[in-house]
Order: sequence, then structure tokens, then C-alpha cells
Amino acid sequence: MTHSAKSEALADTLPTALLIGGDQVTGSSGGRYEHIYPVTGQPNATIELAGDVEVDRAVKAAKEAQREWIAMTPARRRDLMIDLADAVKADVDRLARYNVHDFAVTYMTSPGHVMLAESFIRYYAGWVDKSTGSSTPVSDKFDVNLIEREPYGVVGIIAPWNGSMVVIGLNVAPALAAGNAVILKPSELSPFSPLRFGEICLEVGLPAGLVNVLPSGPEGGEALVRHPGIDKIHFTGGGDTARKIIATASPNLTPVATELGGKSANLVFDDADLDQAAILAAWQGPLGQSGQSCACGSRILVQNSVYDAFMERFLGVLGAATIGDPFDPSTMMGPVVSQAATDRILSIVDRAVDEKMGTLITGGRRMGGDLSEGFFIEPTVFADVDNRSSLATVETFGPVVSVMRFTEESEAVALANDTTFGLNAFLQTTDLRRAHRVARALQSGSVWVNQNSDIQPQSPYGGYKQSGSGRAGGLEGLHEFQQVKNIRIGM
Ligand code: TXE
Repeated sequence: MTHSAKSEALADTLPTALLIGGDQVTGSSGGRYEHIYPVTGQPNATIELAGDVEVDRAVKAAKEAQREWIAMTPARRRDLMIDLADAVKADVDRLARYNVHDFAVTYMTSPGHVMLAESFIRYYAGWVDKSTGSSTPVSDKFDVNLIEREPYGVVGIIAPWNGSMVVIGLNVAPALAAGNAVILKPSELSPFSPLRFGEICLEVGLPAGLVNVLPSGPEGGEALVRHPGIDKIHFTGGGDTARKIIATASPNLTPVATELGGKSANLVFDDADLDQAAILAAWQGPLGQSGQSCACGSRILVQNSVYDAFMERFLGVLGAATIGDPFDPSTMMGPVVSQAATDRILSIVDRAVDEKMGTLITGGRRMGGDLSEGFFIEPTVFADVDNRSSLATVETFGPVVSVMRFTEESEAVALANDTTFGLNAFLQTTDLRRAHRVARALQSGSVWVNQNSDIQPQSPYGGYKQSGSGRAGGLEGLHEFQQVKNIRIGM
């Protein structure tokens, strides 16, 4: 990276200390972690990792701050959240560049992650002074019967590395709007933009300790989940980790909401706009975040009659993709997040070839040349994949997609639903009746028709089946962070 690019990238300003109760904390009990920049395979900072001691300190600070937060008028809390949205928007360039340093998401898309967080913060600010309870008649004595929603208190939010800014929008915003204090635990693989967000919370005047940011690995996450002072956990990540978290939370019966992985189908019908369908399939599949997205359309089901025409266009889009330095504004796809991810993804590809789970059409190798230092993997497409193979059932979380053919609509729906996941689905058709019919038949929390994945604050996002139980966005997203109380006053 040239020096000018480095200075543009703000590489020398990356935050590395934990943020607890408004203090920058170093010398933490979780130790230190040498963060590797996925483009170079070299360290770009050494960060603090939270351990038991820091989690306990954060819980104490959060409890104190939550009492101060909920004692404010709703209007004051609303205005502070609006100020927070304004400040995030004003800092979008720094946050977006830090997000590139986090996990090498392309700068073409990184500001979008920040602005998604800003839109959720602004949206939930609007709920603060409008979230109402209700009252219902229960007796002939005119008893007062109130149904109210109250905050949990201190919420632990565990975020994946691929959506640090996105999770701040989806989960931190509604948690604050519902009146909670937050302990945000980003992955050690993406600490920088969350830590900067924590600083912004203090700069706009939120009570110190209302938002604590504790990057760590599994150990710090486990310490957070088992802490008796945590009133609710919201976890975004993989299913295996969710199982561990639910087990860790069980001694205290701490409630856990989950937003998990997916193996989403993208159904391309013969009446689709094939040029658009090819572009969407490329972005929803291998190109967007190098396939490292829970919403990845990793199973592309194509109606036989348009299969050749679609594949020609789809492979053409992939072949024309610019792959390289994520700070270059023209780059469409960057590296995957780590050496471990590289090894895992390539072993999935090798096994799929060895066991003939499908036919490798393009890609499947680590990229060389001037990309050889980084964790770059070619956009990879398998055709005629067996839907029951591990290639089609296990989340790859990389730039690898499976293409399958179908003849009848009912066959496509059956294929799409034949998975343990149910996060989202994509549908390419210009037939309005088919759009309604198929969208209702698909077993997933979101269905996007002729549209890329687009998480908006007005709409609840979350999974069916093993893609999780939580919802982010809309009023459902606010209720995720409230508990319901009934008050009855006998007259
Ligand atoms: O997940 P991991 P990753 C999913 C995506 C994929 C996964 C990738 O589909 O499955 O996230 O992210 C912490 N106790 N989503 O690799 O390993 C860990 O430190 C407590 C779905 O990060 O599950 C990290 O902070 N915490 C999503 C977080 O859990 C533990 C959108 C996730 O780690 C822990 C984005 C433990 N035992 C990604 N072990 C959606 N549905 O919206 C790890 N952690």
C-alpha cells in the first residue's frame, strides 16, 4: 500500500484499547491480539482483548449508566440518539476506513455499512418517546390494568466479524432506545470501527458506561454470557457458537436472542430479466463481501429453459469483477478475512471436487501475483450440485456458490426449502403472481424479489429454522430488548 493510501486509510490511528465506563482500558486480563490485515497478511495493530476482569468492570459501569439513562426524559434520550446518528454520519469516512481495516470489506461498500447503522440509530431514536404500553378492562370494579414494556437493564451484544457496524445498527440502536445499557463484544477480527463508535457515543454525551466496547475472542464472549449481571444476550454469529452460548447462559437462564447463518437460495425463473438476475446473483453470491455474508445467495437455482443464457451472463459478470485492494474505490471484491478462513474455504472446494458434489466451472484457487500476500480466493462456481451434499448444506462463508437446475416451480421451492437454514431467499421473476406465490412458499425470514439484500430499519430481519430466533428492525426489533409487565391496581 502506498504511503498516501496508508495515510488516507488512517492506518496509524486505529483504536486498540477497550472502552469501559468511558475509560480507555489497557493491560487487560484477556491479553493482547495481533490483528492481521487480510490484504497483506501482516499485522496492522495490536489490540487489547477483554477477559473476566474487564467484563465485570463493564457490567458495573453499565448498571450505573443504565439507571442514569432511564431516569432521563424520553425526549432527552430521543435527542441524544438523534445526536448520535448525526455524529455517526459526520464520521462516516473514518468509520468506513476503520471497517476496511477490520475485515477488508471494500471501500465501495463500507460507507453503506456505516450509513445502515446511522439509519437504524435515527429510526429507533424515533421510537424512544412513542413506545407505548396499553391498558385493558379486567373487572367490573374499574380496576386499573396496565400492560407496560420495560428495559431488561444490561444487554450483552455479541457481534460477528463481518458485520461490526451493521450489528451496531441492528442491535445496539434498539437496545438503547428500549432503555438498556450495552456491553458490545465485537470479534477480535473486527475491533476498530466498534471502538470508534464507542468513542462517538461519549463525544455526543451519552452517559459513560452506557455503551461499553470489549473486543475479544470466544473467551471474552463466554465471560460475558456467564456473568450474572447480564440481563439479556443478543448473539449474531454461527449456529455452533449459538449452541455454546445457550449452554453457557443456562445456569443463570439468561435469555438469548440469535441471528445466525444461512444457505440462502436464489431462484431464477424463465421470466426473469436475465441481465439483472446475473448481476444480482454475482453480488448476492461470490462478490458481496467475498461471500462472507449471512445473507449470501449461495445456492442459485436456475430454470432449465434459461440455464445457458443465465450462466453465460453470470460468469461474464464474475469474469469482469475487479478484485484487489479494498481501499481502491473501483475494487468490487477483496480478500476473505483470515488465513484460517482461506484454509477452510479451499478445503471445502477440494472436498467438493474430490467427492464430485458438483462440477467446478470457475475459480477454486487462492489468487497469486500481487495478491499472493493477502487472503484472496477466486470467485468460485460449482454447477449441477447435489442439494444434499455438504457443499449445498453447510455454510461456506466465502466466494463459493452452487448452481442447480430445475424445471417446475414446485421443484424449485422444494429445493430451496430443503435446508436446515431459513434466513433469507432471493427470487428473480417478472411474474407478479409467481412472486407472491413463491415468496409465501419459501421458508425464510426475508424474501427479496428482483432486489439485492437490503436490510432496512422499518423491516424485521431474522431467520426461520436454524437461522436464529431474533429479529432486528421494525417494532419487533425494539421488543427484542424490552420485557413486558402487567400492573393491576384493585379499585
Ligand atoms: O461467527 P462466530 P463469526 C453469521 C454467519 C457465520 C458467522 C460468521 O452466517 O455463520 O456469523 O461470523 C463470539 N461464547 N452471521 O465467524 O465464530 C466471537 O468472538 C461467546 C449471521 O464471527 O460464531 C464473535 O464475536 N461468544 C448474521 C461472535 O461470537 C463467542 C450476520 C461470532 O463468532 C463464543 C452476520 C463463545 N463460546 C454473520 N465463540 C445474521 N444472521 O444477521 C465465539 N464467540
